[in-house]
Amino acid sequence: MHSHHLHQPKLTILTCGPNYSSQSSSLSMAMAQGSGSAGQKASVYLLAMVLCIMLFASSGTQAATYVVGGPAGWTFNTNSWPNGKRFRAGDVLIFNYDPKMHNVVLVDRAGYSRCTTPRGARVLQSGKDKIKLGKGQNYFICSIPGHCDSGMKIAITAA
Ligand SMILES: [Cu+2]
Repeated sequence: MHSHHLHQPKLTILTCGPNYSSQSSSLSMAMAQGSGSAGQKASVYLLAMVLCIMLFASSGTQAATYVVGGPAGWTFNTNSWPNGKRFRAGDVLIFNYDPKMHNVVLVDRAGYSRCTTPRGARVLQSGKDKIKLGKGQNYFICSIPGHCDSGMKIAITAA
């Protein structure tokens, strides 16, 4: 068991991603123990490669990008837009709107439900704002008077 320094190069060959180093090292341990014929080693290596590829494919968790409100953009009655969508931390929201009419304010739960802006809240007003979702609850409103009350607000839960 303590001769794995011999097999160190295989570890780097088998590492197919930062998340899979534990699987990779256990695979190389299996290889270390099965010191049979060259053919056996090759098939174990092939199996390891296939497993790596399968793990990589099933992990398909690339960050998604969403245009808030769809083609209509960030406007009134956008509060139902998140319904039925599955968001993940790291996904990016794009808020498209006329900066002369609207803004985007990052608020908390109370700010969302009462349409109030917490002290020190981040206000975005470029008209093309990109925001990366954090894990858990994310709340956004437009703080122009009356707009949030007209549904210019969204609450998003990111897994
Ligand atoms: Cu507005």
